[in-house]
Amino acid sequence: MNTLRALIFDVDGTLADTERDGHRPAFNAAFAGAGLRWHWDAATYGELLAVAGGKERIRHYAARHDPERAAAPGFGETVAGLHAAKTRHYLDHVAAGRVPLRPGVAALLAAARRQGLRLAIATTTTPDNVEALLRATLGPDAMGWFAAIGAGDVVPAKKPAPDIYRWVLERLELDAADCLAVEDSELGLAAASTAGLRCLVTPNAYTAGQDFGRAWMLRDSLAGIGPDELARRFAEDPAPPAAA
Ligand code: XBP
Ligand code: MG
Repeated sequence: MNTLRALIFDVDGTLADTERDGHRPAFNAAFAGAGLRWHWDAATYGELLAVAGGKERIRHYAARHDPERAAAPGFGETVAGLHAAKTRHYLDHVAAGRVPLRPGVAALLAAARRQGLRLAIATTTTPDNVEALLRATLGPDAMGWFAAIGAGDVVPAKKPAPDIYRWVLERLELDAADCLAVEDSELGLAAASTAGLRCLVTPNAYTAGQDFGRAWMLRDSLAGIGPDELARRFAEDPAPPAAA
């Protein structure tokens, strides 16, 4: 029988709705600051979310919409500069308290801590973004609540590759069968499932309508979900999911 020992959270779209009004305007501010005539409206950005990772998303867009620039020498440095500027804009936005947690997130984290469940993060986003969000929403000590924080480029292959979940599981020294991933998107669900994890999915406006057929549990939000319910369902469901 598997015992639930840890919750591993995605960040963007799961802990908070960061994308449309957080990351997206930060990208646009970076583009404008560099004198580029690129602008990602909310619908365009929804399509671009199919590419995980900010630097990867910029490269993907440039290759299609500004191919000459993308092929020019030094474009790798341009991407790095744009992404660094984007991160500064995003950090200012988060530190100003403009990104709230999604419903139920703070309560689930608090209850899990009280009951001795371990917490971890597995995200594609830049590590500084994770720290800023945790500090702004949960307080200055919140980083210490997490036994492992896997973020950004610690693994080269981003979601839907399972690598970031495998990286976190190694640091937790736990089996996938004893942990639950919490995600908001099909890309994240694929990453968790391929790593052999059960996955609770809470979609948002950008991800609603994606294919969540592999989800272990699907809920509109984390509101009302507690560790007791999760642990009970875990115990009732001894078969680990098939790793793809
Ligand atoms: C999140 C992402 C990230 C953010 C941008 O995916 O794709 O790329 O949009 O972050 P997930 P950076 O929720 O699956 O982790 O610009 O810092 O890469
Ligand atoms: Mg996400």
